Amino acid sequence: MPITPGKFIWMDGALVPWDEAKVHVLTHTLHYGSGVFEGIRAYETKRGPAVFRLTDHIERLYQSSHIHMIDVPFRPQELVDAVKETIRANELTSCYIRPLVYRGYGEMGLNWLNCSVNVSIAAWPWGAYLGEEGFTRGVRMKVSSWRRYDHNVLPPAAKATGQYINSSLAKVEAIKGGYDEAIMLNKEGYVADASGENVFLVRDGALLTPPLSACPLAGITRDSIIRIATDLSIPVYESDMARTDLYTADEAFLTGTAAELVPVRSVDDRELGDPGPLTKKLSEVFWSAVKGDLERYRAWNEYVG
Ligand code: PPE
Repeated sequence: MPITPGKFIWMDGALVPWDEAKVHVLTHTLHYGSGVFEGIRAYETKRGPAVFRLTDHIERLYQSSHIHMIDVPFRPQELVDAVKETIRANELTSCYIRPLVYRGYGEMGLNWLNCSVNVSIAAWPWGAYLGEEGFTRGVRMKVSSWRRYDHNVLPPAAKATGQYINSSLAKVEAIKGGYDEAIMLNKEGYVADASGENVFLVRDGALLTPPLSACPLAGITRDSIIRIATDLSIPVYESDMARTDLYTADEAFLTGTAAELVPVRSVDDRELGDPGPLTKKLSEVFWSAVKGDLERYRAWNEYVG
């Protein structure tokens, strides 16, 4: 997914021209994956651009930092404001936003306690993460040969940069095999997560998704879909699922900030078919919510202007 360059990137409190937003090659996080980050989207609404659940994303960034013992040198509200400032400075209407807290230049070695901490925020327009066709036809999934880490290997409760090499192994394996995306099983062999999305299935009119104990990321889109489904009186169960539960599901879909809500067409070549009615309904409400069209979810739209 190519990046469309913008005008400015926010670095440690100031807007820096896009091409000058650089780090030293000995930056700690480049060597050890010791940073934490967020992926956020802003959508065009009738009242101008609105960042979807910005405060919740920044809160998760601080939780990730807390888990990895990083003292972020800014207050959460300062980063909330900085995200909005970055969007305004780049004159973006809808975009993807990537805040990164990283251990900077000056220390080497695994003890990061004395490392400096830097923060950057970039934003750029990002289209359909799993392809435009994914929304209408659904994506083809493959259960990965790579397992997802558990709570005592790399805490999935934190969104740390280094843990994504696990996701990349799975993603690249799936792409090389001719699929769109990978599903990762946990140590016990139950479904945990996709490489960059949460997994949902529909069975007998109910919605099922792996519990956080099964090691998915606690997705903010996942949380939004659970809330929307509950409001629509659709029963939701957080339940361990085997790969075969996906093969025999009535419907399945993925959720994530980058991917948004994408139907699953097949899993390991077992066809689920065209997007089903519940996937379509949830997707319809989700899109209206992010675009600020639903009074009920107005608190999720954090306006930039
Ligand atoms: N699981 C994983 C492993 C994951 O990376 C994401 C987000 C999710 C679930 C969904 O979480 P949420 O965005 O809060 O609903 N993945 C981010 C990174 C994607 C990337 O390529 O980078 C994202 O969607 O921004």
